[in-house]
Amino acid sequence: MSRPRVEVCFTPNLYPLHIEDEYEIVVAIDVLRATSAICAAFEHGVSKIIPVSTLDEAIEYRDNGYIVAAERKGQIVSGFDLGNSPYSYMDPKYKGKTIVLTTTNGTRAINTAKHVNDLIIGSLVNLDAVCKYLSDLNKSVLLLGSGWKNKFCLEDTICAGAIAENLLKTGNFHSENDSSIAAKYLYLSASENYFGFLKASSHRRRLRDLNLNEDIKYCLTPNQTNVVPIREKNYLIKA
Ligand code: 3SL
Repeated sequence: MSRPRVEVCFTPNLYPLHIEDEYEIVVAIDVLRATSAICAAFEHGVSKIIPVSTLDEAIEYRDNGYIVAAERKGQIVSGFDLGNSPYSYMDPKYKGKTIVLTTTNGTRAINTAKHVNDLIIGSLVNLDAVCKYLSDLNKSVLLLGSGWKNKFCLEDTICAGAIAENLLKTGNFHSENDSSIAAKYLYLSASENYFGFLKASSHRRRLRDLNLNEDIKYCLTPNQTNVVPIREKNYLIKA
């Protein structure tokens, strides 16, 4: 039997080129900060997250009484309850609740992969749990970086490279694309010191300028949770 593939797609606009290869599962990755915040939310008891791409959809949910989180330009959109800081989802008042979330890139990436049956959420904070989940599943997997407005992002690529390298090391997966080789080598260069490696990266600078250093630290610290958020219908839950 042939081994399943693991490949890396750098940004959502490249996704249509990759799905011709018919992957069975997609991992949406937005290390800074959406998928890290989603993991933090489930780790702290949030029961469902509904990812939406646009502010209009978010407003519609808000008008129907939902708790809605909205981030644009790294900040909470005025008129919304929450933004995209992982720490804000740790508040016990959100335990057992459903939260609607829209972010600049992360929720768009999740919704870009609408037509694949299985989608999970990956980040550095749940790295080992995601690798184990995918390794046990043994299906072909596409690692989808959120990027920044469809531009390449180092942190998402490094995380995708870490997942790819872990799966390839088992000997049960193979990859063919140069994007996967590049992601793997970026990960190997960064893995000793994510903070140092990403120091000059565009998104880290963007968040640092907003005084979000604590968020950056949280998001770049691997394996803080074992949760693997999965998509069911139009929402995410803990696997
Ligand atoms: O783009 C996104 O989805 C966000 O994670 C961006 S930010 O970290 O909130 O700036």
